[in-house]
Amino acid sequence: MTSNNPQTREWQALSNDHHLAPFSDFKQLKEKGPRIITHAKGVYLWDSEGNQILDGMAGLWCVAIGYGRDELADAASKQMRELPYYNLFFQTAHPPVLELAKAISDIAPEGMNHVFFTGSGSEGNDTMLRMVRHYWAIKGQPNKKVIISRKNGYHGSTVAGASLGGMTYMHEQGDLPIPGIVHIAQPYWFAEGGDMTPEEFGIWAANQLEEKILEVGVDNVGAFIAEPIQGAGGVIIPPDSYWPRIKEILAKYDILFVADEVICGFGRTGEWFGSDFYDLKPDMMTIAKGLTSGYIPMGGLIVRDAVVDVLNEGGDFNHGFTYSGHPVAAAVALENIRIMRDEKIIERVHAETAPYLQKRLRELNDHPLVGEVRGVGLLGAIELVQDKATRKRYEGKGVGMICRQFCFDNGLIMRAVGDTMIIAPPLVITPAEIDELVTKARKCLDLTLSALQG
Ligand code: PXG
Repeated sequence: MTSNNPQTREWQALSNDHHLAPFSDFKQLKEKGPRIITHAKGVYLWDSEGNQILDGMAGLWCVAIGYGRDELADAASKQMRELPYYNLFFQTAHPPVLELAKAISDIAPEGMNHVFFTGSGSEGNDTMLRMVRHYWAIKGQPNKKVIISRKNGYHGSTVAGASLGGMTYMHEQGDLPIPGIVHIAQPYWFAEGGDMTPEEFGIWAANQLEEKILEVGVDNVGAFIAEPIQGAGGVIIPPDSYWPRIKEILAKYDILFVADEVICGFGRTGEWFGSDFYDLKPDMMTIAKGLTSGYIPMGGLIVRDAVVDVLNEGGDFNHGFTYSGHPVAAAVALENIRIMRDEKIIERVHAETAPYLQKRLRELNDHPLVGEVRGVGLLGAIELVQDKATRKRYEGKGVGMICRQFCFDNGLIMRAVGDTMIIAPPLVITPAEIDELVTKARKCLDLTLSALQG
């Protein structure tokens, strides 16, 4: 523990003595002590040492409308006083969840007018898996159980979520994936495209879906799930050829398509959903994160009317959570969506800040460490390489981690996925704040390069 600040040291001691942090090496965290974030406003965080940090990750891809909006606190407080909790089991409901389901239907793609609420994105995907299998069973095709997913996709951390995800380091812990989930290649040209052009590689990667459907047998396949743009996998923007070819394959075979919109949903691409951006027409969409701007946990599954028509014939769906459609979360989500609409936040991303961020980020292409800059909307990735021409990485140096540490130390949160630096700032980031982000990113790239050479 390195801090000289007694208050920081006290909190770090509590962490050591009592807290088990997600996705962390417990022992290593004890040695170092966590950074303590105490408050936030707009796109900025402050830590217990008094440092101001530009949050280039919107928390964990979720704080769409920025930190510190009193309206959301007021909505939660009002709802807590009126009806802090009631469940949706046993044929009851409450106003906030019904109003929220309507508000989501209004912004969702055409023909998607029903929502099943959960407490998180992972639970949304667990719900999806059970609902897909239930759907096919009602249709008299109970063998259509297999879900096809993609390597290096992220769909959550529950047993089903981590199985659907294609993170091998998650599968290694606890015998995952569970049966009935299979994975195909991801459309990650920069890392896996070899000598193919991005367009050729996009077709190749999409064709893996058809090969897998034929291998498993279409009578056994229930659904294909994918993020429109892989987030946690490293902001992987598929080549332009990818989604059109996937759509052709989906049209050919009788399987459901699930868009995991947990990151892409609620404005991240400059459209309400990533499915709007790529015109995907999914049967189901998993949502969370931006739904409440992260102010309170909530997730869900938006379901196409034609699927609901079948589910309506199936009797009880024996699935649900204590906190499905929690009234306080629903009230916060409603207010979050109202702000996004009234303040035209997504329109501004689309017309102004996304083009500006993408232009400014691409200026980093001239940096000796940078092999590729890519992005869509307010998502960006910077690939760090040793050799730009061959896309060769610095092997075994942990360049991404070095860069991430420099970012932390210089007032910027930029995440590292291996040697890919990624950003997803709050949707309310201004052009001046984008300038600050890019200036700091360049400085940290310079520092990383010096560290590698030194
Ligand atoms: N789907 C996607 C596409 C996600 O990004 C989930 C589902 C699961 O949501 P919950 O609410 O159960 O966490 C996610 C979550 C990271 C990181 O390191 C990303 C997520 C979660 C934790 C870490 O980028 N995404």
